[in-house]
Amino acid sequence: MSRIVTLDEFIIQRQKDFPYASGELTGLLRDIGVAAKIVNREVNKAGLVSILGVANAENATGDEVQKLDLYANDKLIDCLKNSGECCGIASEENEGFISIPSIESKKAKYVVVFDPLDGSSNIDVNVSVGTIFGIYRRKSKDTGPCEMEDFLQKGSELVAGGYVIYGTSTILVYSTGSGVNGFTLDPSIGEFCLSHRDIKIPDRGNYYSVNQGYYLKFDVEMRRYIDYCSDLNLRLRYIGSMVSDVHRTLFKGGIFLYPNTRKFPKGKLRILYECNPLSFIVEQAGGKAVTCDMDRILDIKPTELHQRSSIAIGSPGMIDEMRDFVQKYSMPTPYVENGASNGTPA
Ligand code: AHM
Ligand code: MG
Repeated sequence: MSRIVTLDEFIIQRQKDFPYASGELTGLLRDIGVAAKIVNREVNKAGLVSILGVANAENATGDEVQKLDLYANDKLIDCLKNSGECCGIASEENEGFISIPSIESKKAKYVVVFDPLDGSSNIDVNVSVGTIFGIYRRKSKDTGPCEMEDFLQKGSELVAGGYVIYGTSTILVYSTGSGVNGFTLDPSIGEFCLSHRDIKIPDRGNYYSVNQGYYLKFDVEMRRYIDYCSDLNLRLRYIGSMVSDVHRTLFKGGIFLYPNTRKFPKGKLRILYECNPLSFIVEQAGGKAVTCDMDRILDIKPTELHQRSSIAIGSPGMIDEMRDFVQKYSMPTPYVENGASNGTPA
């Protein structure tokens, strides 16, 4: 039987591959692993201790109950604040970024972005949810607090990205830009153990994943592509928790779509917290991630923390095929006399 490799051992092993690594990134990844174990413990007993409800509600014993996504947010922030390895955090649950004072005057050079509990509207019915995270090197000078420019970076500048799914088993998947590896939590020893080495996404898959209930609200090219997937007899799978839908897509192949709709004209999912880290992972595994206009997600330069985008992510062969539909059916940009376009389909 092969020897078990824990997440901590693996991270340290990888650090040795970089002779000039200072150990800060290693420390950050380990801290995220610890926070994930704490969140996992609470997610697993959520049904027992009534922490599913709305924030500020009271439980049976009169204690204030915290919603699970806010609990996860607080735990991640606590772990990262205490680590001393990052100078700032931006979370889907917080309007602005949080600057972290240095510990023992250590000049931390990373910032972390995360969605603490993606898909949390599913949690009270026992459906898988997850934490998504990304790590960037700060751009601002390390002599002062972090700044907005440290967070508004393209996904292609991610130093590391990953996610944790609290599902039938708890699995952490991450990449530092040289392949993707997955670790399953062994509850008997409380350790994430290497279970999926060098993950590669299949070129095609038998699944497509989209909220088909919004079909009539999608642009014509996306409707035609979805019709095509259906004509091919692909199986429709939609959990409604992006991290879980993308996880299945990564392992089984397929395509996950969240196009722009009338309600979300720029798409619903957040670039910083959801699209970028998952696109980084999928690209590292050999897949592709683009907007519904076929722009690479990782090339978008965000201008605000909570910016949203449409997304198509998954098997490279299927994204390429979607491109044909976008090229064939997209509304042409209307010609305007002075050469400028008003961006509204004619
Ligand atoms: P949230 O950040 O408000 O939880 O929304 C993100 C989630 C994704 O996990 C999921 O893919 C999507 O929203 C589901 O949206 P919809 O219910 O519109 O299909
Ligand atoms: Mg989310």
